[in-house]
Amino acid sequence: MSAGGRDTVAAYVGLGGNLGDVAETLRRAAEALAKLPETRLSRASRIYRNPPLGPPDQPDYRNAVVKLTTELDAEALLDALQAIETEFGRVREGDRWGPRTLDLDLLLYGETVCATERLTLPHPGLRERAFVLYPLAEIDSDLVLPGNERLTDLLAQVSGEGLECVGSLVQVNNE
Ligand code: ROI
Repeated sequence: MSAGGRDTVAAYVGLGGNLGDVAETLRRAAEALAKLPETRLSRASRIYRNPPLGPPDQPDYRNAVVKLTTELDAEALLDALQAIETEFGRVREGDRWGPRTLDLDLLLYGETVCATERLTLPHPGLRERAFVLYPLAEIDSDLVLPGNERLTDLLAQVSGEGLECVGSLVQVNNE
């Protein structure tokens, strides 16, 4: 519970894109996430360059993951993610497997397991996508998914080949 009396939930969001200055877009998107109401950005992975999953005739992707702690419910958070995608130029009608400026995927929302028309939790691609699992492990190596699945066990089943760290998502100030 937070001071306001509402539940605070840990939510993990995957960021990705492969059009334009993607690293810059991901950094600005992370800033936008940090500014959401009733939400705090509590951890951020580095940015990983990696080849496209799906049609290979498109640029490499940059992917990262952030952990938010939020009082927004899952639907409200999803609305907010889609609003940020739109703000950064994403056109949702485009090719489902094609290039994009910014993709924000709600990967996990607390312990929630659901499958509605709008939202499937945990995110359906989470278990087998190295570009999600590696950055997730970087920010929360002990993570256990709903259903008691350990992140470390999932990681052991994917190859990190082709994933290359290309920078940080948030400004680090070590002073
Ligand atoms: N491939 C990679 N590497 N990263 C993504 O974020 C990504 N997103 C997508 C598809 C087209 C499935 N491929 C991807 O939506």
